[in-house]
Amino acid sequence: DSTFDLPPLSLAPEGIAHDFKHYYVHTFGRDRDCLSAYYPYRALATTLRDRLMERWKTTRQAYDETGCKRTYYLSLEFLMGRALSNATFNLDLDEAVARGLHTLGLELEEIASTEPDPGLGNGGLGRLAACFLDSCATLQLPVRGYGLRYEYGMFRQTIENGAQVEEPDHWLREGNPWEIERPEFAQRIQFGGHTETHRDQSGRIIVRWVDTHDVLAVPYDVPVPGYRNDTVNTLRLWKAAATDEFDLDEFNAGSYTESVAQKNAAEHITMVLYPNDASENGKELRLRQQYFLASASIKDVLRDWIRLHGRDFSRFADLNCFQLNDTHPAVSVAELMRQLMDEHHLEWQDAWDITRRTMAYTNHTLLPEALERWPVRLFRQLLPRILEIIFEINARFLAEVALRWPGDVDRQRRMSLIEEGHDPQVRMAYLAIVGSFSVNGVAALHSQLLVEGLFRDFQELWPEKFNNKTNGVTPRRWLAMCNPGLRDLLDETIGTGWTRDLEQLSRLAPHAEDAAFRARWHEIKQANKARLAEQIAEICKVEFPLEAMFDVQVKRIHEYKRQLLNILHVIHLYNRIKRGDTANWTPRCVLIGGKAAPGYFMAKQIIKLINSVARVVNMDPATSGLLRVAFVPDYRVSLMEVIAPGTDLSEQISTAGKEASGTGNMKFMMNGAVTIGTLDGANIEIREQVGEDHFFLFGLTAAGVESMRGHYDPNAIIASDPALRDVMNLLESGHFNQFENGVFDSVILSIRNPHDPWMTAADFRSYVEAQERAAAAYRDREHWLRMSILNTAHSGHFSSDRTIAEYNRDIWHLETVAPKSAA
Ligand code: DL6
Repeated sequence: DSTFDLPPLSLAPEGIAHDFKHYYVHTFGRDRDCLSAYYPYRALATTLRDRLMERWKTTRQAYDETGCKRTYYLSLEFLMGRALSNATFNLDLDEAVARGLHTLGLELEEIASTEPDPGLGNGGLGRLAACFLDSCATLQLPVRGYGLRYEYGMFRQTIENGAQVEEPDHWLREGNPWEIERPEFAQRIQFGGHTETHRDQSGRIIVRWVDTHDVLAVPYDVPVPGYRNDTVNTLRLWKAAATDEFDLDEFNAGSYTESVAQKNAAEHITMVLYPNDASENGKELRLRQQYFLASASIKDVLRDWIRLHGRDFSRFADLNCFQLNDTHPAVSVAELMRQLMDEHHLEWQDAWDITRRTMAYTNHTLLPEALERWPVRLFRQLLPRILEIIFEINARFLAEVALRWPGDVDRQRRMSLIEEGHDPQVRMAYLAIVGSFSVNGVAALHSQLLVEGLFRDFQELWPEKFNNKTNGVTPRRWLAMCNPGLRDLLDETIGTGWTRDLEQLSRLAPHAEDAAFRARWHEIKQANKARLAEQIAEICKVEFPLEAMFDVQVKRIHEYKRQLLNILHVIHLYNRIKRGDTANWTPRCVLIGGKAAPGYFMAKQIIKLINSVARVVNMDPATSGLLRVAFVPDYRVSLMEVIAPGTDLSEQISTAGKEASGTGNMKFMMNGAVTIGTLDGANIEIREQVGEDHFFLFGLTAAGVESMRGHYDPNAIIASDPALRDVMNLLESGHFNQFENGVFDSVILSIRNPHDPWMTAADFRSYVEAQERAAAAYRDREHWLRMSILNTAHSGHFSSDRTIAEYNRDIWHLETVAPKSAA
């Protein structure tokens, strides 16, 4: 039916300028005297969204018409970053938009920089989900993201007196031009109540979950454009809303205030993102969020299935796959069972076959505190029907374990989905493993440690389930868009194919030997450093001289990531300067950024220490031209887009065995930074790709860390290393906290603690030596440029296109589907 067909929209500068004016003047009612930067942004976003809209429709139609298999990426976090520049770039409209705006006296970059950064994620896990969506759309795979539309994203971080202060981020205050509300697809989500069993006429037992407090899930769709290919996929974000009768009942009973209060309670579910990259165990609202996402998304998928295939679910598992992004959506296993059985009347065995053939689980951490467990009592109160199903899954699963290892009661206890104790807990990772056909880690070492440790029993039972998918990042945002200078040089040198096929970057390698090419590389890096230095000067009031090595660590603040080791090295450099030990000195600018979870005391202390050291170092005239230190507040996606291109040395210094993968490490490498790092996460693969001569390695291995436990003696290490002793002396003398006696005592104690899990002192000597090698290498400019070029040249493996191609090859088995061209 062509009733609502329209001719394709113009992609020419005039057409874009025309539509922009239309929205600016007619829709938003502004004129040339409008001073707010918001309306030009709004008008341009709407102009571009229209161009996505037509491709979005043809993509949906193509998926429906081909009846293709689909994957749903379920994630509590999607850290998408700004949408306007991404849409412009992926639609290949940079030039047309810039020219169109020029005719109106406006600048694209200026308008794009006013877009608020949607912070619907904590860090690596949420940003990975965003890179994956970009790659799925670029590879034309029918993948839909499902997440939550938090009213308040990641908090805004400011620094006061050196310490982190959190401010709420009401990113939706001025509306979001990229989302389309779809109230017609709202779903009803149940909480609380109790269950009742009945028999139907055929004698079959029917379970009803009744007397529940229901909440509406209203979807908001966000377009996910592929790279110059007419595909636009969907990210569907759920907002919680009160059901109408909620209000009415109370209202009729005469209690208007109570009814409004209840409405608020329902809407609380998607009010705020939990700002913790490890987990929030035990928080009822968090479990509500998880179930809300799982239930709404699965209902949505089943509704769509019935629309296209009717009520026959026999082919459901052939045509659908759910990828669980960590254990956060793991309750989906039981929820899919519940919907299939209680709402669509399947028998247990049929429902279980479908569940186990459609669910796949990605693990993102080995840290015990991040492994989710929920109290059984909380489940009983909030999700009684789900708890019954989990118990039943567990009973059947333990029977399977008993059959395989008769009499091994200890193993049954270890593998049970329920951890016994005075307050029994549901082990969400185990629920995810038992309910899934695929379980993967996110880097080779991480996947190996999972099956050797945490999931060993399960790997013995089901070895075929376990696999590795090393993370990647999208080369569109993280190279082509954020580093236009380098993009142009790459296009000119190796052609433009690399944006879709990043392995082509390897063709750069021979150019590392070309002095003229190196000179151009240098020029681009210096320009990027100038752009970064300008921002740091403005934000931090610290001057970064461009000839210095820009040494950067940006990521969440966590003890295992060891920002503390970094700052101990800074203190060591400062001490050397004060001692006059500055022969052959490499000037250095150390930049650190990242947020600490609001309740994470040690992480906050580390931020305070970094800022205190920075103040002392930067104030001291002796350090002038030699050392600068800055902590950049409110680290986020849009800042990384400036930081990665301007970095020389990338700090990836976690305690080996603790960082599952890391993805910042890949962004830096793509942009020509050289890594100083431990053998941890994807660092290992980065080093393999670029070669050991172009990576500054230090520190214990994961096995070394484990074997040192029990006889780690940091105080002996400190006593025997004069440099570390001096650093500790400065710290312990209160040199960095002159007016705040004792504020760093807990940090000092942690370094001296024989049970310090992060073994900061153990790696200090080796870290300092690696830093000396890096500094010496940087002094030899031509040598450094070669290394920088080779890092970019060998970063092809870390494209999320490669990662997604592997997910598809091994787990999803989707066909690519190309929509009808819109043009
Ligand atoms: O897989 C994405 C990302 C990894 O690159 C990081 O190494 C890992 O820490 C992060 N994991 C999480 C989960 N919780 N914790 N901690 O954010 O995933």
